[in-house]
Amino acid sequence: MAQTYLVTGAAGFIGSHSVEWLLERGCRVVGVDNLRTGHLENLAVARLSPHFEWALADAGDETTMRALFEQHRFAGVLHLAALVSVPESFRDPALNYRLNLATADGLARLCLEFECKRLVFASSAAVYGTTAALPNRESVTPQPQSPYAAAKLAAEVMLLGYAASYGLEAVCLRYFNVYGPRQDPGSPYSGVLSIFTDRFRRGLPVTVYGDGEQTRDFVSVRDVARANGEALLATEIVSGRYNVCTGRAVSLNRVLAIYRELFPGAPPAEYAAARIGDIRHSLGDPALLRDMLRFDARTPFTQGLRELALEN
Ligand code: UD2
Repeated sequence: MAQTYLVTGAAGFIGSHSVEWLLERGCRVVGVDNLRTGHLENLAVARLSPHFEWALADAGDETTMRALFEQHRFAGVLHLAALVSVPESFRDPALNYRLNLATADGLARLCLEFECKRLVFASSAAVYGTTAALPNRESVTPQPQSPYAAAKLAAEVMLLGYAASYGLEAVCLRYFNVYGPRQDPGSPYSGVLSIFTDRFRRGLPVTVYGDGEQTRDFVSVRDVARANGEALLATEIVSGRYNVCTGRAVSLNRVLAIYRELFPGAPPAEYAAARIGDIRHSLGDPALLRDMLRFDARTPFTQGLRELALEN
């Protein structure tokens, strides 16, 4: 019989794509989400599958999670549930601690108790902070610059400590700038491509903070979902921290040029002062994950952006 996997944060942007990837592979999936920032509509496709079970719950609610572990004997856990907003982590560090660190620790201990061997954890390129040398490699000392990044890094350390102590297989995936369908454009601090897409589609001008020459390593959510799934299913993995990135830097001005071709009548972008604390360049080295999983983020950026911009 197909094995069953737990996905926390299943109704989120990355979660819902990851659930679909696993279902397409013939896995059974139990998806948990408290719908704090996730949306049930994101699971519309998944919920049509007889292999998907939906649970409205907080991944940090030990009683509920214990009951799910008892019932299903998971083959692996993909832990994506999180407080996803960096500014919110500044406003409420206690909540950030609970959602981004304590929940990961609680799930890891349930894995140990119920002999679920593998836990894949959603970490972030934010852990690198202001490290100077680019591209970011996993071997550098991280320098978190926010409560969010600090909690993600602390969770990595906890999980890898359990890996060393008890043999848990812990894969910490450091996502770079993930983009694609279902990313919520609702706040000024949402991912820039979700905001730009929303505004171009509505014929509204976008705001570029700074000169537009800042660069990011934009990775398609479809590639991220595949990285998550492969990290969960691969027979041989090595516990550790791995970048999920393309290794290619794209400037916001380049992004604008692509949008301009897609939306020729759009109003010109407005340039405003750079955001305080903004990072100028962010770029990851994809070599380590390639070596372990033979994983490559293969969606060409122009194609990924076109699909996002023109989807229904
Ligand atoms: C932040 C977070 C990251 C993640 C990401 C959302 C840190 C260290 N990292 O990274 O964890 O949450 O956001 O994808 O805080 N920009 C504009 N106009 C807009 C919006 C953004 O010019 O309307 C600029 C922004 O100033 C920045 C770049 O676009 O230079 C990328 O912004 P972002 O918020 O998408 O991502 P980033 O890398 O700052």
